[in-house]
Amino acid sequence: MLTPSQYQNYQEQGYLLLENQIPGEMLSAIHSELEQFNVIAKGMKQSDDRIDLEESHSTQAPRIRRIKLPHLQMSSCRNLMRHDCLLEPVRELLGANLRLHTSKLNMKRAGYGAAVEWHQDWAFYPHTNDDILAVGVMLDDMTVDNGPLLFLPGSHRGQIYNHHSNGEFVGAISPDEIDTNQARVITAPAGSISLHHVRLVHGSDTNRSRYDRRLLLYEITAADAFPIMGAISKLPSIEEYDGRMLCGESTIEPRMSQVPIRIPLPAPRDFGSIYQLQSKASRLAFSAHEKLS
Ligand SMILES: O=C(O)CCC(=O)C(=O)O
Repeated sequence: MLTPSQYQNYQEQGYLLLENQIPGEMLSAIHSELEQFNVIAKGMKQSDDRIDLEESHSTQAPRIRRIKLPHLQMSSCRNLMRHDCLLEPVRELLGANLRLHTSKLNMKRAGYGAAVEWHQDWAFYPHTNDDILAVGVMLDDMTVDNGPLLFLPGSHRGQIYNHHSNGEFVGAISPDEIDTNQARVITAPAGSISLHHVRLVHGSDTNRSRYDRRLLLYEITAADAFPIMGAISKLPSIEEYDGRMLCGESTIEPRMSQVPIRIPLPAPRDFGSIYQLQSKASRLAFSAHEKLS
């Protein structure tokens, strides 16, 4: 159960941090299942639909930036996304009927793990209402040094920023547009979760520390939030859509609310991952990804 002040904090600040929320055995199961990906990455020359590789990756020095859709690739992530330790706080914030929008596991390895430029998730996937949030599961301790999440409190109540550069959607806000000095640095031990509103401005710097910072993200919508068609979100069939229900009842009656929207089009043709997309932005907040010399 969230306390009234936690609930109010989420409404006002647009995020919440719940420490030590994930049972130790569930965290260990994810850690063990992750090991196979290092072996897979050794045989990869370029990113594919399972794994996004760092720019500095090579088969001699495999470097994974992101595991794509971990709930489809790892039973441990599938189990966690339906567990009460994860869903209960989301139900309190978004209601009883929940659908998975997507999942990802950002590896952010010690020494080089890539930055994520400032953005609002809503800019990527506008819906008919904004009862949508991301749950971040900390797989390692998240500290001030290892590229922690940075949240701009209260920004979920404001405008939808321009995420375009040179006439294309690049999924990044120019740092000139926002006051990054107001950002809160999110730190917590492994097994903690953050919940952030879909319109909250956030980002994170490169991991230059000696410690990994792996973060599993589940993006979850109220079941009656439907993607605005024509944007990046797909609704391939009602069967696939309903297959992503996490709890409660589905519906075919979208709830419409008065929300600001920008359509993320035109999208660059080679939209591979957020990292590739954001590298096309004309102004970056965080320094370029480290490259092997
Ligand atoms: O991994 C991070 O620090 C940020 C993740 C994020 O915002 C994203 O992948 O959309």
